[in-house]
Amino acid sequence: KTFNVAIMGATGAVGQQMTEQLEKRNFPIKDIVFLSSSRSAGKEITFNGQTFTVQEAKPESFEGIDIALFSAGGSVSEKFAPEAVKRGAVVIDNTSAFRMDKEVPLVVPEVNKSDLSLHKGIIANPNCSTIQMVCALQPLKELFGMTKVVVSTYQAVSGAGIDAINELKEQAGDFDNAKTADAKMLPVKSAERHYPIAFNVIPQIDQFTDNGYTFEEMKMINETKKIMHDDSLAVAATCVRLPVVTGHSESVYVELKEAATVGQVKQAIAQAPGVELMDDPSNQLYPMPLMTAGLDEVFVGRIRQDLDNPNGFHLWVVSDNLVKGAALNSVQIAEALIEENII
Ligand code: 11C
Repeated sequence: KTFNVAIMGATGAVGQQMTEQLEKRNFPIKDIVFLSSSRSAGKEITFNGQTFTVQEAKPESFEGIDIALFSAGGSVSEKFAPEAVKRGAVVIDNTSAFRMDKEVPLVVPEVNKSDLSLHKGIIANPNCSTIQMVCALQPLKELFGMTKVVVSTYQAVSGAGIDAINELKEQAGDFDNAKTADAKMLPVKSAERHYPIAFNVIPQIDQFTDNGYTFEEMKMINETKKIMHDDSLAVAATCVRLPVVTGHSESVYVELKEAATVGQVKQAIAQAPGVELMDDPSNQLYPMPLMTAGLDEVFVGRIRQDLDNPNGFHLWVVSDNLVKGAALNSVQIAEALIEENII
């Protein structure tokens, strides 16, 4: 069986990666349509050797579509996802618009694939920094139980889109004027103040919420509990932007319910689906974003037992935020819908 697919936000950093993933994974496509705002309409995209013109999205664009992959910002999803569903499509939405909606499954196939059967037309793809973390946490939670997670992130600029990547590239050539470099994109395009990212570290991703945490931090906290079906899991996050083009890194501290050894934790990580253990300090082997860019897996290294709490472990988790963190996870959701016959 083959399917009619639409990509909404086709010209963005994630949209481009969605196209690549569908091609690379030989997704069963009958027909495909590339959609965007009026600003990007008219651009050309090559898919499976054929050239397609990007069309401006209209509600009617979703007529006859089976699967619509959305990644064009929350307000676009709010406007168009219901229109697509009304016309019979299943929407896999990579924005935060519906993630915490009780009616909408929030899915990482390696963790909670069974939630897909509850969908009512929209399935949400989690935030990139959440996806890679829950992939690493799930095998430990399954085997040993888990009470607490404390994460600090080291996030790449590609999470903020193509314009942020271009801004880093422009700033990076001029160390002498790093402090006064022209900055318009980060930490948040719509914010009052902007700071250079080249030669810098910015402890703000997205806007601040009323409790002092940023929206990115609250996404990691709330989405982790929802995906792992555990409101009692204590989660704290500090999200930080670095001058890395692609690949988010995370320092994750977990407290397990049951005692475990480093060897058992390593074995659990090594056997987990979609996760690769990369942990050999004697050979200086640990994951880094430059090495893992473009790859599908979530890489885990630097696994250590806490020196004060025997049930506490420290992990270093790295993954390509545009691949597993966004496009690949969305395409895997679509594949799972087909496999489980729920489309
Ligand atoms: C970043 N994690 O790195 C963000 C991008 O809710 O899907 C993804 C935002 C989201 O800036």
